[in-house]
Amino acid sequence: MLEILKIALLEWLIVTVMFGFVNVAAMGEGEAVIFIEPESIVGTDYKPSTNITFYVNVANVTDLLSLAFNITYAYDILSFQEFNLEYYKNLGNLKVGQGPGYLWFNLSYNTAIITDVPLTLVNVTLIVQDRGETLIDLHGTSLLNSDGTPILHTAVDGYFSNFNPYDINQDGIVDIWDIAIVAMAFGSYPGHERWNPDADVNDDGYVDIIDMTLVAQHFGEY
Ligand SMILES: [Ca+2]
Ligand SMILES: [Ca+2]
Repeated sequence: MLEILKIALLEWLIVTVMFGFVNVAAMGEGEAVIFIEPESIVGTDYKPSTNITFYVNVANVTDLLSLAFNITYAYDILSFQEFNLEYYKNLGNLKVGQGPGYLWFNLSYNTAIITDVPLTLVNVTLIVQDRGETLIDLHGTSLLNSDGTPILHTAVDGYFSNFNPYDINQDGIVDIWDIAIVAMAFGSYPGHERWNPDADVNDDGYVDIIDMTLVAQHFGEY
Protein backbone atom coordinates (compact mmCIF):
# COMPACT_ATOMS: atom_id res chain seq x y z
CA MET A 1 0.00 0.00 0.00
CA LEU A 2 2.75 2.34 1.03
CA GLU A 3 4.72 1.31 -2.06
CA ILE A 4 1.79 2.13 -4.36
CA LEU A 5 1.42 5.53 -2.74
CA LYS A 6 5.12 6.14 -3.19
CA ILE A 7 4.94 5.24 -6.87
CA ALA A 8 1.86 7.41 -7.37
CA LEU A 9 3.61 10.29 -5.67
CA LEU A 10 6.68 9.77 -7.82
CA GLU A 11 4.57 9.69 -10.99
CA TRP A 12 2.87 12.89 -9.95
CA LEU A 13 6.25 14.52 -9.44
CA ILE A 14 7.46 13.32 -12.82
CA VAL A 15 4.32 14.65 -14.53
CA THR A 16 4.69 17.98 -12.75
CA VAL A 17 8.33 18.26 -13.69
CA MET A 18 7.59 17.33 -17.28
CA PHE A 19 4.77 19.84 -17.57
CA GLY A 20 7.02 22.42 -16.07
CA PHE A 21 9.61 21.56 -18.65
CA VAL A 22 7.09 21.74 -21.50
CA ASN A 23 5.91 25.15 -20.34
CA VAL A 24 9.42 26.53 -20.19
CA ALA A 25 10.24 25.07 -23.60
CA ALA A 26 7.10 26.53 -25.17
CA MET A 27 7.89 29.96 -23.76
CA GLY A 28 11.38 30.15 -25.19
CA GLU A 29 10.03 30.69 -28.67
CA GLY A 30 7.88 33.75 -29.20
CA GLU A 31 8.04 34.95 -25.63
CA ALA A 32 5.96 38.01 -24.85
CA VAL A 33 8.02 41.18 -25.05
CA ILE A 34 7.58 44.88 -24.43
CA PHE A 35 10.28 47.02 -25.99
CA ILE A 36 11.37 50.50 -26.94
CA GLU A 37 11.93 51.22 -30.62
CA PRO A 38 14.37 52.29 -31.89
CA GLU A 39 16.75 50.37 -29.65
CA SER A 40 19.19 53.27 -29.81
CA ILE A 41 19.02 56.91 -30.86
CA VAL A 42 22.58 58.08 -31.43
CA GLY A 43 23.97 61.15 -33.16
CA THR A 44 25.65 64.48 -32.61
CA ASP A 45 22.82 66.21 -34.50
CA TYR A 46 20.51 65.70 -31.54
CA LYS A 47 21.49 69.07 -30.17
CA PRO A 48 19.88 70.62 -27.11
CA SER A 49 16.29 71.78 -27.84
CA THR A 50 15.78 69.21 -30.63
CA ASN A 51 13.28 66.39 -30.14
CA ILE A 52 13.50 62.65 -30.17
CA THR A 53 10.57 60.25 -30.47
CA PHE A 54 10.47 56.60 -29.54
CA TYR A 55 7.79 53.96 -29.51
CA VAL A 56 6.67 51.45 -26.91
CA ASN A 57 5.72 48.17 -28.58
CA VAL A 58 4.49 44.77 -27.52
CA ALA A 59 4.83 41.51 -29.45
CA ASN A 60 4.04 37.82 -28.99
CA VAL A 61 1.01 38.37 -26.77
CA THR A 62 -2.05 36.13 -27.04
CA ASP A 63 -4.21 37.63 -24.30
CA LEU A 64 -3.07 41.05 -23.08
CA LEU A 65 -5.82 43.00 -21.35
CA SER A 66 -3.88 45.51 -19.29
CA LEU A 67 -0.34 46.66 -18.76
CA ALA A 68 1.73 49.09 -16.77
CA PHE A 69 5.27 50.30 -17.35
CA ASN A 70 7.74 52.95 -16.24
CA ILE A 71 10.30 54.76 -18.34
CA THR A 72 13.21 56.60 -16.79
CA TYR A 73 16.05 58.58 -18.38
CA ALA A 74 18.64 61.13 -17.29
CA TYR A 75 16.57 64.29 -16.69
CA ASP A 76 19.55 66.56 -17.32
CA ILE A 77 19.83 65.13 -20.86
CA LEU A 78 16.18 64.55 -21.82
CA SER A 79 12.89 66.04 -20.69
CA PHE A 80 9.30 65.15 -21.40
CA GLN A 81 7.46 66.86 -24.25
CA GLU A 82 4.41 64.76 -25.11
CA PHE A 83 3.05 61.30 -25.68
CA ASN A 84 0.44 59.97 -28.11
CA LEU A 85 -1.56 56.80 -28.06
CA GLU A 86 -0.84 54.81 -31.21
CA TYR A 87 -3.19 51.98 -30.31
CA TYR A 88 -6.46 53.03 -28.71
CA LYS A 89 -8.89 50.49 -30.12
CA ASN A 90 -11.05 49.16 -27.27
CA LEU A 91 -9.14 51.27 -24.78
CA GLY A 92 -10.76 50.97 -21.38
CA ASN A 93 -8.61 53.05 -19.10
CA LEU A 94 -5.52 55.19 -19.36
CA LYS A 95 -3.49 56.63 -16.52
CA VAL A 96 -0.26 58.47 -17.15
CA GLY A 97 2.08 60.35 -14.89
CA GLN A 98 5.41 62.05 -15.25
CA GLY A 99 8.14 63.73 -13.27
CA PRO A 100 11.73 64.78 -14.02
CA GLY A 101 13.26 61.93 -16.00
CA TYR A 102 10.31 59.73 -15.29
CA LEU A 103 7.11 58.54 -17.00
CA TRP A 104 4.62 55.90 -16.07
CA PHE A 105 1.71 54.43 -17.97
CA ASN A 106 -1.20 52.26 -16.96
CA LEU A 107 -3.33 51.03 -19.87
CA SER A 108 -6.24 48.64 -19.95
CA TYR A 109 -8.37 47.50 -22.85
CA ASN A 110 -11.91 46.18 -23.14
CA THR A 111 -10.79 43.49 -25.56
CA ALA A 112 -7.54 41.59 -25.17
CA ILE A 113 -4.69 42.38 -27.54
CA ILE A 114 -3.48 39.45 -29.62
CA THR A 115 -0.42 39.99 -31.76
CA ASP A 116 2.69 38.10 -32.87
CA VAL A 117 4.21 41.05 -34.68
CA PRO A 118 5.21 44.27 -32.89
CA LEU A 119 2.27 46.51 -32.07
CA THR A 120 2.99 50.12 -31.14
CA LEU A 121 0.99 51.23 -28.11
CA VAL A 122 2.31 54.73 -27.47
CA ASN A 123 4.89 57.13 -28.79
CA VAL A 124 6.84 59.47 -26.54
CA THR A 125 8.58 62.68 -27.57
CA LEU A 126 11.35 64.07 -25.40
CA ILE A 127 13.30 67.32 -25.70
CA VAL A 128 17.08 67.12 -25.68
CA GLN A 129 18.44 69.24 -22.83
CA ASP A 130 22.12 68.54 -22.97
CA ARG A 131 24.81 66.32 -24.42
CA GLY A 132 25.60 62.93 -23.00
CA GLU A 133 24.18 59.46 -22.96
CA THR A 134 21.36 57.84 -21.09
CA LEU A 135 19.49 54.60 -20.95
CA ILE A 136 15.81 54.93 -21.79
CA ASP A 137 15.03 52.45 -19.11
CA LEU A 138 11.81 50.47 -19.48
CA HIS A 139 11.17 48.91 -16.10
CA GLY A 140 8.52 47.89 -13.58
CA THR A 141 6.63 46.35 -16.49
CA SER A 142 3.46 44.43 -15.79
CA LEU A 143 1.43 42.64 -18.47
CA LEU A 144 -1.82 41.02 -17.39
CA ASN A 145 -4.11 38.67 -19.24
CA SER A 146 -7.94 38.58 -19.11
CA ASP A 147 -7.88 36.72 -15.79
CA GLY A 148 -5.55 39.28 -14.29
CA THR A 149 -2.70 36.77 -14.37
CA PRO A 150 0.77 38.22 -15.01
CA ILE A 151 2.18 37.36 -18.43
CA LEU A 152 5.84 36.30 -18.35
CA HIS A 153 7.72 38.65 -20.63
CA THR A 154 10.94 40.47 -21.25
CA ALA A 155 11.36 44.25 -21.31
CA VAL A 156 13.91 45.84 -23.65
CA ASP A 157 15.30 49.33 -22.96
CA GLY A 158 16.21 52.10 -25.36
CA TYR A 159 19.38 54.20 -25.39
CA PHE A 160 20.20 57.79 -26.31
CA SER A 161 23.57 59.42 -26.98
CA ASN A 162 24.50 62.76 -28.53
CA PHE A 163 28.05 63.19 -27.34
CA ASN A 164 29.82 66.43 -28.21
CA PRO A 165 31.84 65.88 -31.44
CA TYR A 166 34.76 67.72 -29.84
CA ASP A 167 34.68 65.25 -26.96
CA ILE A 168 36.75 62.87 -29.05
CA ASN A 169 37.25 60.17 -26.45
CA GLN A 170 33.56 60.46 -25.45
CA ASP A 171 34.21 60.64 -21.74
CA GLY A 172 31.67 63.43 -21.31
CA ILE A 173 33.96 66.48 -21.38
CA VAL A 174 36.16 68.31 -23.87
CA ASP A 175 39.49 68.54 -22.11
CA ILE A 176 43.24 68.05 -22.43
CA TRP A 177 42.83 64.39 -23.38
CA ASP A 178 40.88 65.36 -26.50
CA ILE A 179 43.55 67.94 -27.35
CA ALA A 180 46.14 65.17 -26.90
CA ILE A 181 44.31 62.91 -29.37
CA VAL A 182 44.42 65.67 -32.00
CA ALA A 183 48.08 66.34 -31.18
CA MET A 184 48.96 62.66 -31.68
CA ALA A 185 47.28 62.63 -35.10
CA PHE A 186 48.49 66.12 -36.04
CA GLY A 187 49.61 66.38 -39.66
CA SER A 188 47.99 63.09 -40.65
CA TYR A 189 45.60 62.27 -43.48
CA PRO A 190 43.86 59.05 -44.63
CA GLY A 191 46.49 56.35 -45.14
CA HIS A 192 48.99 58.07 -42.87
CA GLU A 193 50.26 55.89 -40.01
CA ARG A 194 48.99 58.29 -37.36
CA TRP A 195 45.65 58.99 -39.09
CA ASN A 196 42.73 59.06 -36.69
CA PRO A 197 39.41 60.07 -38.29
CA ASP A 198 38.01 61.03 -34.87
CA ALA A 199 40.71 63.70 -34.55
CA ASP A 200 39.62 65.24 -37.87
CA VAL A 201 36.71 67.00 -36.20
CA ASN A 202 35.81 69.16 -39.24
CA ASP A 203 35.95 66.13 -41.57
CA ASP A 204 38.16 67.72 -44.23
CA GLY A 205 40.63 64.82 -44.46
CA TYR A 206 43.47 66.50 -42.57
CA VAL A 207 44.26 66.74 -38.90
CA ASP A 208 45.66 70.20 -38.61
CA ILE A 209 45.54 73.47 -36.73
CA ILE A 210 41.85 73.93 -37.58
CA ASP A 211 40.92 70.74 -35.71
CA MET A 212 43.14 71.73 -32.82
CA THR A 213 41.50 75.17 -32.70
CA LEU A 214 37.99 73.72 -32.83
CA VAL A 215 38.65 71.40 -29.91
CA ALA A 216 40.34 74.24 -28.00
CA GLN A 217 37.35 76.51 -28.65
CA HIS A 218 35.03 73.91 -27.11
CA PHE A 219 37.37 73.21 -24.22
CA GLY A 220 35.46 72.58 -20.99
CA GLU A 221 32.19 71.70 -22.74
CA TYR A 222 30.46 68.53 -21.70
CA1 LIG B 1 36.87 63.94 -23.66
CA1 LIG C 1 40.42 68.59 -40.16
